[in-house]
Amino acid sequence: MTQALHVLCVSTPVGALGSGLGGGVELTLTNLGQELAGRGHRVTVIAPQESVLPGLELVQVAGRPQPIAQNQGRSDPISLTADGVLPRMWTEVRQHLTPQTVILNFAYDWLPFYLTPFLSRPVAHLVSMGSLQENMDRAIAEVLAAYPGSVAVHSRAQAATFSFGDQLQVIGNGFDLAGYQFRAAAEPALAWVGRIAPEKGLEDAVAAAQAAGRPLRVMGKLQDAQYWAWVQATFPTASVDYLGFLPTTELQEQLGRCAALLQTPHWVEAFGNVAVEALACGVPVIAYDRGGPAEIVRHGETGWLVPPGDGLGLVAAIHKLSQIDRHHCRQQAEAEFSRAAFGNRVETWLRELQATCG
Ligand code: HBI
Repeated sequence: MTQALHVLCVSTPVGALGSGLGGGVELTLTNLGQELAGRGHRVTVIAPQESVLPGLELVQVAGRPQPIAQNQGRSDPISLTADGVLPRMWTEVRQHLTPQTVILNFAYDWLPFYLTPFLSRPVAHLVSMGSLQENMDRAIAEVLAAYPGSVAVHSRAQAATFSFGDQLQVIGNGFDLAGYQFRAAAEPALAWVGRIAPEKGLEDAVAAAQAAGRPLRVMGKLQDAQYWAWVQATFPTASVDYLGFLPTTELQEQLGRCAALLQTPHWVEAFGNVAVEALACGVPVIAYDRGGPAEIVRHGETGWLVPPGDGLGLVAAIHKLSQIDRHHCRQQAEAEFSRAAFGNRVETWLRELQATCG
């Protein structure tokens, strides 16, 4: 095998790994770290204190969490505090550089992009959301101009939200499918999984499940309590069970028993990890035809794609679930979203960066 890499992963500053505040980034970083380490690379992860990351070299950094980007205005100024965990994580980066190091940034923040030309080792940026802010778009564009090929996203739809989308690497995502058990039989209940926050559109799933006469099982980090209270008050008679923010072993156990996953985001979901997690359990996905999920679901074969906001379309899709063979769902996850396939794409990307910039 050619020279092993030292991959220095710098996590999202919005919360500790394992807290759920980092959303899909937490799962992606954990899966990727374990896959690269499994291939013989050295993996070091710098993350906020109280992070949990089994089996990988973890450097925990204290500091105030960074405000989440999706709550900021498009033309807001950059927000940084001197006691912030973001600047402190990037100060820590300098202590871990070796001649084999490639830095892999998971933060959706201005600072890592600004610092890129100041660092003595290549920085690969994995952008976790679509275009949200002018300052971020500008910072990404400047890095791309100086270091072509150094910025990746998860889906074509996510890339298309940026004016420079054609310059972005599209690398999909990857999952440890051994951790998800296929279930052929299902209960009538539907599932909704994700951070409970306005951009995720939970209310649409509650309305559709109620209209279809099915219970809805909700799983995920309760990020916005006010929004959750509003959803409950708006649908007082809906049959909704909130099962909490579950670790993958319990999530796949609950998800696998459901008749389908409803994915109803109100924004361009960059990828939509939970769609692949559902498919891995044999669970069909009913999703808005937008963003990452629209590139994951095979319409009519592993689920149904519905025009965004089309509540009646969601209900109609629920009534057509019997046409989907759950074995096809698992087969698609194995064919397209294995951790090994993702590891290949990322390793190739990092080696190209090391060769051109290292
Ligand atoms: N906001 N400022 C900021 N930085 C991040 O890294 C970030 C975020 N919001 C959400 C987020 N990361 C992750 O939940 C993504 O997976 C969406």
